[in-house]
Amino acid sequence: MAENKPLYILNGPNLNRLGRREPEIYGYYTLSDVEGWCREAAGDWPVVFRQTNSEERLIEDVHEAIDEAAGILINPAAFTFTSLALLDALKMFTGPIIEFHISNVHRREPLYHKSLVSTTATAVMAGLGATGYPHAVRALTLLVAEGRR
Ligand code: DHK
Repeated sequence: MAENKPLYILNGPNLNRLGRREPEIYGYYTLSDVEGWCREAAGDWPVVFRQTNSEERLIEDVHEAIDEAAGILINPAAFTFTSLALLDALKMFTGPIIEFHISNVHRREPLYHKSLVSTTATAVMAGLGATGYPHAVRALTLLVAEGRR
């Protein structure tokens, strides 16, 4: 079987502090826990797993994914609601994109209700908590297999 192109799992600002950041919202699991669950859920699929607090770096990671990835799972965190540059980068990706949020952003303050990323994402998952990431990974592999965008 030909080697699968990798799944890019990209995380935005402040998620490096997962487990210590507003645990009443984001829980006590760490991003390292999340990475392990994602790699396990991906099975034979190679995974690129990154986190950055820099909008520029996140966009560079999306550009890399445009050329290298089978699918993108992205938690853009606060850039979800603010970054037209990130939206423009994601629009260039021809594979499936799952937008993921640990919390149910629609149940939070209104400033978290209008996602720019959702206007190009194939699917959106929000509110499952950090343990939702592996579900999103499995969903992404199915979207890739189905040739969805
Ligand atoms: C994470 C963040 O950092 C927030 O800025 C988003 C998202 C919600 C999450 O639930 O994973 O609004």
